[in-house]
Amino acid sequence: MKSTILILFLVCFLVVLLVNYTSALHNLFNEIDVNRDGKVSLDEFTHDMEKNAFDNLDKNKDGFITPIEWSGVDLIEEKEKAQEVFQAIDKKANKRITYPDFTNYADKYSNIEEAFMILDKNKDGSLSPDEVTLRPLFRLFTIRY
Ligand SMILES: [Ca+2]
Ligand SMILES: [Ca+2]
Ligand SMILES: [Ca+2]
Repeated sequence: MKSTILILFLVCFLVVLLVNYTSALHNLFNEIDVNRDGKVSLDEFTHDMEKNAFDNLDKNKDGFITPIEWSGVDLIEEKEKAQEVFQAIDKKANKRITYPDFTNYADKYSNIEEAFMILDKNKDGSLSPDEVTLRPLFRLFTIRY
């Protein structure tokens, strides 16, 4: 008798876990699909990746990334070049990266397009809910001189 209750309890627990997991995925998709047409375009995907990376870096949420916030950065291919990349993004050289500065750089030197192509399993140029299983890792590349 006791074990039946235990099994029932476990089954309920698993169901709750599964529902939570699916709804988390669903939320992620809806968050990225800004125009709610049921698919994620490269533009929507790019915007989401950039916004997410910027928000994670801008720890105090004042709209700028400062060198101190940048010092904990782990999204650069070659970590030892983090300082160089900061200077390359900081176009006005005022030790502050704004969101437009950041997107200008990320549009050219990041793995966003590559990540999009990997997620787009059926290669139709947009992502369906089943293709968006996670938010991929965002990476910035170093400019080569
Ligand atoms: Ca869309
Ligand atoms: Ca900040
Ligand atoms: Ca697709």
